[in-house]
Amino acid sequence: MDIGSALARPARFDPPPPPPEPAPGPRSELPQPERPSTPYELPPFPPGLEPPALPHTDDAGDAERANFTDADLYGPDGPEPQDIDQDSIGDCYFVATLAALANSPEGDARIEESITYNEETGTFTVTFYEEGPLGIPVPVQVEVTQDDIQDNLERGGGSTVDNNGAGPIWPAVMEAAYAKHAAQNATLPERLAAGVAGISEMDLGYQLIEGGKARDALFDLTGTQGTDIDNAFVDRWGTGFTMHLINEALADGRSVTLSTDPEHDGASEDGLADNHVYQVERVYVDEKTGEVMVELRNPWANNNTEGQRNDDPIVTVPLSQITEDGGFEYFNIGPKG
Ligand SMILES: [Ca+2]
Ligand SMILES: [Ca+2]
Ligand SMILES: [Ca+2]
Repeated sequence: MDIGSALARPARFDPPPPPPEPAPGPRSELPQPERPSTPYELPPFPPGLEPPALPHTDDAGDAERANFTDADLYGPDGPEPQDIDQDSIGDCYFVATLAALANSPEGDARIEESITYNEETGTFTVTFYEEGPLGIPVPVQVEVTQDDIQDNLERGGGSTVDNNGAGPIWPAVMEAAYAKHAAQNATLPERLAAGVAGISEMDLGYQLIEGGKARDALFDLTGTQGTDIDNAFVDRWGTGFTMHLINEALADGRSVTLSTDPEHDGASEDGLADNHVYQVERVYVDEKTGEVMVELRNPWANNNTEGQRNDDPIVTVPLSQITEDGGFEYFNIGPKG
């Protein structure tokens, strides 16, 4: 849905008659707007009669905003990594994992299965996983209202809709559900602190999802923490074998993210944001240098950050540099299918 069209206020009265043709003259040569705006004039009331109540002004905001349905969830190709544009919410570990899932047909199917739209209520139901007894994942469902989606857009959430005024809404639905779920699971001290601070339930939820681990987001989304490939692994088995594993995982339709750390003291800037999570696009050998390169997508949808300055979401770094200089924390590989 295009927000612009959704903003159109529903017609309450019959449209006013079209304006008269402009009188011929010098102004008639000016380009005329397609739909000239004509002020609406109330019809006169017979004397002694009270005019009817005008639309409730408190509802004006509601009437002007978009109402999202399942038709707005995805673009023509289903969930895509480029549907992610993280702005004001510090949950890179979550939105980068969403992007990593959206990077394969198998991951697309997971996302699509985890969101259902309820036509009667206009709400979306999102399924996450919680750790049950013996670590067994238990599905839980979170209801996302139109208010929750609007709130996510106003906060500058992880979809592109708050950036472009349009686009697939699924990342906003998932992120709003994630915040709501976090608020529902808040501990008593967290809840008390929120109460003392006088913040809302959703404020609390968004506060709680700031900062986290990619493997935990993967669990919440799929019921498994997946497999980590950390620095010790790359040290022991080498960049070539690591590349082989990552490429196998991507070919299997598994999600792959890369989490970063700050570089060691004295190491040069590696071009990646510290303590951030990226979606892994591919790992390949640079034919000129023979280096194993990691091509990453930044959930910020740009790389205007440390070391690099570009508006492109893609950034490429040598695997040996980030593992030797400390900037690499781990790859996280998701489940198959
Ligand atoms: Ca996809
Ligand atoms: Ca955004
Ligand atoms: Ca860095």
